[in-house]
Amino acid sequence: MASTWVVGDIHGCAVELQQLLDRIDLKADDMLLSVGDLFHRGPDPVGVLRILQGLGDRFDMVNGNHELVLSKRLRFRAPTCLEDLRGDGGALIDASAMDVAEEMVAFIAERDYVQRRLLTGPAWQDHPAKHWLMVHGCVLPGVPAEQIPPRQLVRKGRRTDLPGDPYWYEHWQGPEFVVFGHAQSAAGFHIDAQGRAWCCGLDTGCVYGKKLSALRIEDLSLTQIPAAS
Ligand SMILES: [Mn+2]
Repeated sequence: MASTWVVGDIHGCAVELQQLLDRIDLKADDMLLSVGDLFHRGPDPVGVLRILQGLGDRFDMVNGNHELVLSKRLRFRAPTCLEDLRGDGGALIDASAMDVAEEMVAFIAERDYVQRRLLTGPAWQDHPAKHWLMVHGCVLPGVPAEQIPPRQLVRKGRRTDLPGDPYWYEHWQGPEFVVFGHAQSAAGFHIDAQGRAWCCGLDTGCVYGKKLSALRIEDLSLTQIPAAS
């Protein structure tokens, strides 16, 4: 069976991304998917771009908040000024990325903000979910994810309909299994009272010196690479 790996927020951590790919040993039929936030904040955004370009059709992604900001800026102004390489919060991509800025923009330009895929593999035989969703930040109950605007999908959504406004993932029970990034505090599986996983946060803070994580959908196995520095 082919493997579908989802990697958490990469944020320019090319060394750890390459180590992850070496570890999971991606085969010709396997896929590496990303929950977004590829380039900003970290040490080597160009390295990340080159690694992911090298995967060709074996790579796909949803855009994160950093890609959303980048694509919005470039809609209104000419590309390749340093200002265009800011993510949210003003974090600037390393100036060494300037000469490939247009390639970066092209790489994220036509990407989705949510993807829906069929669940296959041994982890799902007794699970009620039939599909899984990949988003950067959140989904909301009772709303098809495809109808949620990108600016909401990339955020750390809260349930304003519940007391205390808990985060969405604290109460998510489908109908889809959801894989997401964006928030270190949300990392890991979120389990219901029957012990079933309904979502998994994959932002494990590699760019902040922690680790880069990838989840294999078919068997829910996690592979983690410690941050290089
Ligand atoms: Mn993010």
